[in-house]
Amino acid sequence: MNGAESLVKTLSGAGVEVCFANPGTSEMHFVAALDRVGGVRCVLGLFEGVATGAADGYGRMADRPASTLLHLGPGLANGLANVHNARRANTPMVNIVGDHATYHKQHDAPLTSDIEGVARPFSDWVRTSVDSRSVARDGAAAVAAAMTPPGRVATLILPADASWNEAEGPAPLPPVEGRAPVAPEAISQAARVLRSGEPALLFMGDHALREPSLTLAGRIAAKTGARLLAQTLNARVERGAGRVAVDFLPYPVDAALATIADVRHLVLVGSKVPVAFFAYPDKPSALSPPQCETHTLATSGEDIVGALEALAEELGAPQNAPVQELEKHSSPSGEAITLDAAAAAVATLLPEGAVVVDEALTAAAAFMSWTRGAASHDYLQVTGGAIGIGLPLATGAAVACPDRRVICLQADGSAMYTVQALWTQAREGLDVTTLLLNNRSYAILKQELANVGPGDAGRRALDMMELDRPALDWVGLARGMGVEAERAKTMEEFDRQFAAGLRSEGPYLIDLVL
Ligand SMILES: Cc1ncc(C[n+]2csc(CCOP(=O)(O)OP(=O)(O)O)c2C)c(N)n1
Repeated sequence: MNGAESLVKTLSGAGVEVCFANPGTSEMHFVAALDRVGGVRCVLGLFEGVATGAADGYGRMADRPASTLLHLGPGLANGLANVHNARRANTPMVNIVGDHATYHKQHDAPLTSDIEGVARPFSDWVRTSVDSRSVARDGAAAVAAAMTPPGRVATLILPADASWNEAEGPAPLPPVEGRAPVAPEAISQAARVLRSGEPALLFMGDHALREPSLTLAGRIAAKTGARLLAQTLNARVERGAGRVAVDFLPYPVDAALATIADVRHLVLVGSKVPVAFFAYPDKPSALSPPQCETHTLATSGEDIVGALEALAEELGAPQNAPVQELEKHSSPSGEAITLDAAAAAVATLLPEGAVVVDEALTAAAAFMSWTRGAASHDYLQVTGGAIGIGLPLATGAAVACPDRRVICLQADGSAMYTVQALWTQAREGLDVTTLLLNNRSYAILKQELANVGPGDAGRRALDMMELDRPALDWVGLARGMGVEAERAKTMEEFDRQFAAGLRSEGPYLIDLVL
């Protein structure tokens, strides 16, 4: 057995079932090992940002890591924006990055770079295997690091000779620490402020937005009158009919400030203190109001459910919390396409258990609002603000959840970053319905131009935000990659196409011209 084979066996033994890959020469032994050893499904992405974004989608839905396979420093660099999003999502993820053979490095061949230096700012754990006999142990350590709560990015660099030289065999997964219980004082402090009668907010992130936590939070809110609010961008929110509803902190600074202006006690549950996405002249960076005290009930890596259970008990919260009712809207007839009409149609047709990926940007608010009362679903957002993740994220989520329908709410500009993910969806026959929100512009940047306020923008500045010269042919792009696609010109057409997309086997794209 060579080093690469020992690594694949180790990954598979540790529960890593999928590798999202874009390999090169230095990874040929790993690719051969995937074939020879078995146990790890290999999914090809035609750009590294597809592989890393898909690994993020997979990890968010499976709650265990996928691996990626990337080609030296440049391959890793191509994938880093979505590694960044994964890290901000606390997604468990193992990146395997091939490198030159150890003895070849001194020659400074063209693909040589400081891979550890490239990996480190975007990884929680980085290691280079020194030889073939350490590869299995390093691989097991990488998986353990990735699975350490709340979920981490581990990057293992694999020199080619560590892959092809003789190894001893696979290594077992070392013990992985569980979520640490929160200190009893954190619970009693939260109970004290929630009993005080002063305006309190449970600010929720990470696993606090999964159903068990939301139910507990809903019970606590029913007892104390505390409000529930989710962070602006979250890895995965379990929402819709039958679940405790939670609003999101708005993205625009003024709206965010207004949302929490009255809060006296901010109780963090798997979240961080809210801050503005960017600095703007004359606006604050920190969003908590001046009179507000912050209390940490549980950090993202701690036992959030356990903390909420203890808090609910201490407060004597009722056994049931009010949940969201199912809302249906009448089918559109004859109207022109509007965002609200499209979002209402999506909400009405959304199948139970759908996974909704939201890279809708300026269209997101409408979809979030209309899908609040849709059938229960999971909602995945762009956690790190690096666009170009929607199509890959949907791809990885569909690989993780073959029995669930994935709906990708995809803004056009962001879609172009990693459009190749459509090809992977077609190749793997993934049930992803993409709603391509075609406004032919970087619309949010026009808003930001006004917000940041450099004065009146001229034609050349605005031209940096227009995507209509030439217009992108989305139906052509999708079909060219093997994905069935239609353009919706009326709401009736859209309704029919979306229903067809949900029924189709394999991916389907609707070009929704806004
Ligand atoms: C990796 C990365 N590059 C650039 C940006 C800056 N950026 C933010 S939004 C945006 C344009 C988004 O346009 P589109 O996806 O069409 O959505 P719309 O604003 O039109 O709704 C850009 C370029 C970013 N957030 N991330």
